[in-house]
Amino acid sequence: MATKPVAIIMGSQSDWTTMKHAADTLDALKIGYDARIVSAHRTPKRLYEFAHGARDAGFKVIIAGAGGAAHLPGMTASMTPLPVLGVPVNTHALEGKDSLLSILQMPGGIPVGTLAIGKAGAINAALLAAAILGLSDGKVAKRLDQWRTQQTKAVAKRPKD
Ligand code: RP5
Repeated sequence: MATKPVAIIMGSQSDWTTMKHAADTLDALKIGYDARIVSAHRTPKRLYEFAHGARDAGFKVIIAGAGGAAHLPGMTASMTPLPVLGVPVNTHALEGKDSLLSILQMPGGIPVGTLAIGKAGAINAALLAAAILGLSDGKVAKRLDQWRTQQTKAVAKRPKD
């Protein structure tokens, strides 16, 4: 497998506080990634070149986070056969509901796997990427199993004050 099988792309520097949770989760699973700012609106040429070259660059899964009129995941998916996992970033005006619906409501034919708004979505995008990679990489699958076992063990039986 490529040393960096996952691309984490985001529309803006301001998305990084959310998307860092995906990066941290991939770190915990020892899965390589490349994190980049690629804006569908402000850097369309960068988006075109990234999306068209992503498969040849060795990426296997793309995690794309964006907020507001969040075209990035869908536009990326339109230009690559790789699986694209979309993370709706929380917004001030509409609390991420705008991002969620923009990413979620893809017309039939170009899918984006849409996750929850914000931190939970970023973490789950990384876990889903690991599950996809784990289908053809037993070591990744084993690390994901261990991660889930640890998570289960960390849940207390009773709440504390
Ligand atoms: C989107 O616009 C980005 O994904 C970001 O969530 C949002 C706001 O961007 P900034 O104005 O903070 O750069 O394209």
